[in-house]
Amino acid sequence: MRDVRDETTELLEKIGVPAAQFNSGDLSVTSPITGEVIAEVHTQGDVDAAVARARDAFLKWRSVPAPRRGEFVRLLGEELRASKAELGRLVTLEAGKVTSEGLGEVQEMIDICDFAVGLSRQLYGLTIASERAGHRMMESWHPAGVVGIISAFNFPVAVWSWNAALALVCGNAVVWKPSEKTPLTALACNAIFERAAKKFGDVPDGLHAVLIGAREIGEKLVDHKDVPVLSATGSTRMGREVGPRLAARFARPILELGGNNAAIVCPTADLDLTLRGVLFSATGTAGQRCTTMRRLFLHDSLYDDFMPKLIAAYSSVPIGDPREEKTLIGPLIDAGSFENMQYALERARSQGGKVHGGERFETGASGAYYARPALAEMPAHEGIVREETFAPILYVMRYSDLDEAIALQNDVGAGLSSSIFTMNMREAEQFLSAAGSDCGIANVNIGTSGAEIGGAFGGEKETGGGRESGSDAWKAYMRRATNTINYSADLPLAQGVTFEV
Ligand code: UN1
Repeated sequence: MRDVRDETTELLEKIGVPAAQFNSGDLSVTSPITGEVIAEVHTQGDVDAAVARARDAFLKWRSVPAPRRGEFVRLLGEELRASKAELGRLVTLEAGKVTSEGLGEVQEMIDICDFAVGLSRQLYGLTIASERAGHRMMESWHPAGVVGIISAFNFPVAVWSWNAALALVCGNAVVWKPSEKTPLTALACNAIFERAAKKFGDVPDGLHAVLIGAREIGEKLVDHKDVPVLSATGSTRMGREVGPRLAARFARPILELGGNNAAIVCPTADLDLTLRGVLFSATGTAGQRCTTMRRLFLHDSLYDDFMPKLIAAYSSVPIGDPREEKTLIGPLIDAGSFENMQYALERARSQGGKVHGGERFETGASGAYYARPALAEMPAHEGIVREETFAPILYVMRYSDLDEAIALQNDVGAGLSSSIFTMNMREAEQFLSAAGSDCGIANVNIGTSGAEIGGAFGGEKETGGGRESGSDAWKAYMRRATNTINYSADLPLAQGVTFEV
């Protein structure tokens, strides 16, 4: 395998990131593959300056016709297509994702750009019947202003693109604070953005900014009076701080926080398909997706048949260097993540859980943390099972009654994603009904993770309530104006009110 730093340098150069942005600076970037330092970047603390420039850019951009803004996002999508291999590989080097997931993440960016281009010729408002003669009512959608984005290490580029592509076609400017664990992929996105801007010609200066640095930068963005919409992806703990601060200044939050996603496997389930669905969702991305499956409710009638198969599948899933084509599970992001995983497993054991796997997987790189994915057979749905640990741990429990399983699946703080595996139409429909799963995402016969961009992505309760990506998520990046137009010569008042002098 090539030296990680050399390859990182080469990729950044190929993508067009100026060397000065990554070969000197106060923040060292490490690769979770080996734990080695692969670059040094500059932290930039001037949030005010970036927001002021973005605000000026917004004032121009908002008057560019939306389909023309869409043309810019189309060019951005083209540039992403051209750089897919390099950016995907950089995601692998910086975030540790396996090759196909690194590429998949860039594909997700391309997909959202395509979606946003189509949207740029829509952004529909309604016309509404007026109660008054000679009057017309309609609603218009206008850009909101500067959109702040705070993203996490685990989807270092796709989450930016969901927000940025929509925000830009909607006429907004963007200021982005990526995770300080993954600044290189952010610099790469910025270089790709700038290339698209050059091709487009007249993108106003400052329309997009990347601010690298620690928490204070995020806090300034959250508190900035000129940032009316802020999208934040991260832990529920982070959301608990961000949410009230945004509320205090009446800014609109788009919160994408934790998940404690569960699947219920019913007696009629197709068990081969279920096994594959569970394995991908529970162990893929080393358990570091917000949609990762973390709890599994197996019906009594199939528990003893399914569990050994799951244990066997867990022990054969290839772990290791994510650059190797055959690897399915790469490293955890860092030592802290591995420690959290061990702590959770200890708690599971102390609650009477029977743990399979979960130990460190040695690759020879002392600064890297690879773990075998863990299955924890739990006697009860309590304690650690009800918490999110951002690592590959799947808590498995028995159930006998579907109502009870649905109640347990809902009995956690988070409300992001959920699945049912069944061939029984009544069970599937019950799960999807108002009395079923309380999550923002509820699936049948597929796992909890790996959503397409066409649907609205996000969840309820402690997941924060935000929706990003497809469906009508674009509305969060715009402000709605209700317009009443009088084309008569009279001035009738609504509700029959009279006001004559
Ligand atoms: C996340 O983990 O923050 O549905 C996002 C999925 C991906 C997105 C995950 N499309 O698993």
